[in-house]
Amino acid sequence: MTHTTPEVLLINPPFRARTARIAQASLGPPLGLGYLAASLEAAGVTVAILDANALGLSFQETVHRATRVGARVVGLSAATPSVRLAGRIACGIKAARRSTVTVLGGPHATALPRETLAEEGGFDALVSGEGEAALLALASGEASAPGLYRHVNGKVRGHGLGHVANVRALPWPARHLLPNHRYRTPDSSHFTTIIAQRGCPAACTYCGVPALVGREVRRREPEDVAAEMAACHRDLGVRYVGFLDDTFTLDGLWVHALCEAVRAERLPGRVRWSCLTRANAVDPPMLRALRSAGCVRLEIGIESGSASVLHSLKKGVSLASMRRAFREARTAGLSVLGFVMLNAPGETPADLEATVELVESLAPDHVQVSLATPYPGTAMREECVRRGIAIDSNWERYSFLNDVVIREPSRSLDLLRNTVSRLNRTVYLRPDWALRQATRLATGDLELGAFASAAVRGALALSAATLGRFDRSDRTSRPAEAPIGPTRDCV
Ligand code: B12
Ligand code: SF4
Repeated sequence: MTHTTPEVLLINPPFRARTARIAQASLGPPLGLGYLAASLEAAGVTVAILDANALGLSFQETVHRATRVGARVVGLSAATPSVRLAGRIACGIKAARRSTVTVLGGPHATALPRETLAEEGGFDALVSGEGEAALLALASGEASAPGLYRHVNGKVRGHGLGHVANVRALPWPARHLLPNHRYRTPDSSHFTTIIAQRGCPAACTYCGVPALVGREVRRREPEDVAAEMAACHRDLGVRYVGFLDDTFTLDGLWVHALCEAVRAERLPGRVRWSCLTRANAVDPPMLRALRSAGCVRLEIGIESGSASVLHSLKKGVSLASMRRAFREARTAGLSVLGFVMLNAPGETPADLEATVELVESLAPDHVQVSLATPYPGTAMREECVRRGIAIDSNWERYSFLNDVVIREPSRSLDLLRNTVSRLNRTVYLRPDWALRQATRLATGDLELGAFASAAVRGALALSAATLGRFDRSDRTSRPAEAPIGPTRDCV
């Protein structure tokens, strides 16, 4: 935080109490806010970031700290489950300083700009899409910009979606405004994240990315990405980088060039890293290049072991290519985390069984099991509406980990819970699981603390406390504050 009054304050709301296990295990910087702040600074606008989530602030503390900063414009970021919390914070800030201009951005605002601005009374404005240009326009007093929505004479006015055509021209995220020492992952306590590419050409029905960032992939220069990694290591002591690109390995030539640039910065051995990808977007030479550049883990979407569910999800990946990718990644010396999603529309008990069998045969090092959640802007939501499938309308329950949002009689809560339990056991109770992690420890791929943490995660996954913690009825599974209603009338 700066000491003079900044013109703009950007807030990452304290959503950790409201989302669940994964968000708690790993804590990364709010890169979106970092990018917004960097663009504002480059244009001469003074800015501060309050990462209330990383600082562990309560709702009241967030409002209090934000009000004390006294910025003219306050921007909040929210995904679907945290939009009500963001609205309530905005209301608190407006109640304390009515002249503050409050603006919302992020995935939920992008998907439902008009509805959200009309519903959440704490906001004067909203930005849909990538917000760099629209936020600058708002802070500079301009009347309109693509993606900028406002209240005008009792109506919501605005158009389009913010879009960054040239990501190569963007300054690096303003990490000097962030509490970097707070960020950690089970693999390291010296952690940050980087985005090297924006967009994903795939069209998975459950995913918010195509609507949020678009299907056109925009890549940064490999040398610039490697230089950002080197700067994070040199200036912040970062030893582990999580790449957040939606599908990191789509372009083989780019990946090889990046690995080369990372080696040229002499980062392997000093910085380990991981990335997300699809099973049909890797091959052995690429996997070896990743390994030699310090990549230690791939995170791959498995979703389902049923070919028909994969087809209905428009995943575009076959079971055979998953088997091949997991085998080849292990041969290259990479550990693999697999994402699994249960409770897709139309999924049968036999499909769930096929998923357990597939995960057993893939033997990932880690598994993250989530529940299909029809986020606004996704094809899955349209499908549920079209087919008359019952879905929960309380945004706070859209965490994808704890709450069953899609209700179909073919899948009881007990069946889902048992499947979560079996999947975790399949991965973490394998006789060779501990041995594999011990080998990674011996080869320096895993820090001692991380090994302990991974073991605890495995143990926790087997305990009744986390297995199928999701909700049985209309009662929400979070212990924190009371449910939050829309903030329509707050100001
Ligand atoms: C990293 C990540 C996380 C990290 C967040 C780290 C952090 N501190 O920010 C963690 C693991 C904590 C996380 C949690 C969750 N995530 Co997440 N996450 C992502 C991921 C992979 C990348 C986000 C990112 O950093 N993008 C890069 C930056 C540059 O973009 P950005 O953050 O979107 O910001 C830009 C715009 O959105 C906009 N903007 C954002 N905030 C603001 C604020 C203002 C004021 C303005 C003007 C503009 C603006 O401008 C920014 C710059 O262009 C995205 C996928 C994706 N490609 O977006 C999913 C994604 C955003 N997550 C998603 C989900 C579902 C979740 C969880 C619900 C999952 C869970 N149960 O934990 C929670 C929700 C947390 C919450 N806030 O409520 C969905 C969101 C769908 C939705 N409608 O909400 C996405 C799209 C993934 C998907 N496949 O659908 N996530
Ligand atoms: S799930 Fe992954 S591959 Fe599918 S659209 Fe989303 S980001 Fe792309």
